[in-house]
Amino acid sequence: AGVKGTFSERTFIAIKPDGVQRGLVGKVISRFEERGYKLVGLKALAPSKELAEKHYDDLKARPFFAGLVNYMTSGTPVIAMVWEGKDVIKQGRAMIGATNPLESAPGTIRGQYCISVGRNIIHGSDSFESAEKEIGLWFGKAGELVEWTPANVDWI
Ligand code: FUP
Repeated sequence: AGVKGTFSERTFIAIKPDGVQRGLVGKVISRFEERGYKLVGLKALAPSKELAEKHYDDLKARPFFAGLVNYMTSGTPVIAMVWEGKDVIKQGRAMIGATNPLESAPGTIRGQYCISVGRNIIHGSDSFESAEKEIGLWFGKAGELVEWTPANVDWI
């Protein structure tokens, strides 16, 4: 996940199947772009059950786990992304808002676009360790992430 606390810090952000169905992909990408973060990985995929279960490994004892995995593996794609920039892990979580959209501040992504915890449209890594794990899981193959320098880097 890059180097924590530097401009190379990276986080894993995914637009979940409901966000894709509802046509919110562009809006989510715009928010991260406009904030000044850099997109270094992007793909659409319908995750396997195995991938969804590994991604939500820490929640496997929770009552909603099976429903969560079913929703993630509905067949509608997930848009998997890696975003890079200073403090992107913490800032990304703040931009996304609380897990339960009814508790997400207005203006956050969840607070603006959804009302149901089981259909909260987006995922973002919650720590450096989660970002490392999740980027490895979703972007396992070499060459899927790109290093590049935006022309406006001195102005952000
Ligand atoms: P978050 O990191 O905000 O996505 O939250 P969690 O990792 O705690 O939860 C992962 C996903 O599980 C949530 F996005 C939605 C789902 N969930 C429920 O369906 N019900 C709950 O009570 C909590 C989480």
